[in-house]
This record gives sequence, C-alpha cells and structure tokens, in this order.
Amino acid sequence: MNTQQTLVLIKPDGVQKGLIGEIIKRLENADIKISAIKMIHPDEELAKKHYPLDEEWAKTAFEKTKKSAEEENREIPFSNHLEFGETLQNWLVDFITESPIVAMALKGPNAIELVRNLVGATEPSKAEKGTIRYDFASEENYEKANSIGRALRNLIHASDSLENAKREIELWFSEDEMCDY
Ligand code: FUP
Repeated sequence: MNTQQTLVLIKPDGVQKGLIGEIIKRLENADIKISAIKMIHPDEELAKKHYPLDEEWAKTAFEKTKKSAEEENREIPFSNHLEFGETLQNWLVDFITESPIVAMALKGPNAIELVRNLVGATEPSKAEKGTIRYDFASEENYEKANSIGRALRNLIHASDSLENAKREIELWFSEDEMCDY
C-alpha cells in the first residue's frame, strides 16, 4: 500500500458556503485520515509562501488558462507565463487571505491522486459530475474569474506532488500538531 501524505485547504469560498463538513465527509469516506487540522485566517506572508512565484508553476497554470481560452475563442490579457504568474499569485493571495480557511494534513493510500480526483478539475465548470468542485461550484469558470481579475473560486487546494505535499504540510503545520491514530 502506497501511503502518502497530502495537504488540503478548504478555501474561503468553501468555508463561506458551509462545506467544511461535506468535504471532510467525502475525504473520510474515501479512507483518508486527518493527521492535522485547523481553521486559520492566513496573512499575506503565509499566502505567498503557499503560492511561491515559481517559473514551472506559472508555466503550467498559464498553459491551462490559455488552452481553456483558446477552446472558447477568448483572448487573455497576458503575453507570457511570467507576467501571468505574477498576476495569478496576487489573485490567489488576495483570495486565500479574504477570510478563514481550513487547513488539513491528510494521509491514506495514494492520497495525492485520490484527493485530487475527489476534488475535480481546476476549473469547476469542467470538473466531472460527482467531484466536489462540480457539485458545489460548477457555476465558476476561468472566463468569469479572469475577466474581473480574481482567482477561480474553486473551493479547495490539494497538493499535486509528493514534493509539494511535503513542503506544504511543513508550511502549515508544526511537527507537534501532527497526530497519529
Ligand atoms: P490546481 O492544480 O487545481 O491547484 O490548479 P493550478 O495549479 O493550475 O492553479 C493554481 C490555482 O490558481 C488554482 F486554484 C486555480 C487558480 N487559477 C486561477 O484562479 N486563474 C487562472 O487563470 C489559473 C489558475
């Protein structure tokens, strides 16, 4: 069994919509265990550490956003991933510092992929039915968010790799906050 750890943040929209219990229920029903949990209103410094301006990250996010715009014959006002990355980081920092969030360190078999599958695609309107993003945020899409200059309100962040899971868990939790049972 490939036990992995992952970090989930229930973003401000998830907390505001009263989805904390529903999200935890779906995770626990999928054999995911909570190793640490807290509600926290992050400041700008913590938010920037969570979303560091990394070139690879900016490239991947830019490609996804560009692809979605091209498929819908829309223009996006960014010429390259670096320009996009800076703007996206600001949007994301504004978003996750807006109001309290719930941070969780999770553990379970293939937890990284499993949790991302439960969460669904980045753009909620394109997420599969039955995923958290589709079921509770399907009205949200890149066009709406990009056109008014804000981050996608897509309810959840979930780590996308072993390396990021480790970095993110260490950022949000200290050793003594981690529990085993
Ligand atoms: P994900 O892998 O689902 O976390 O998504 P990405 O790494 O592609 O993007 C990181 C975060 O930026 C996601 F929450 C979505 C958000 N984002 C926007 O808000 N607008 C964009 O145009 C692109 C990404």
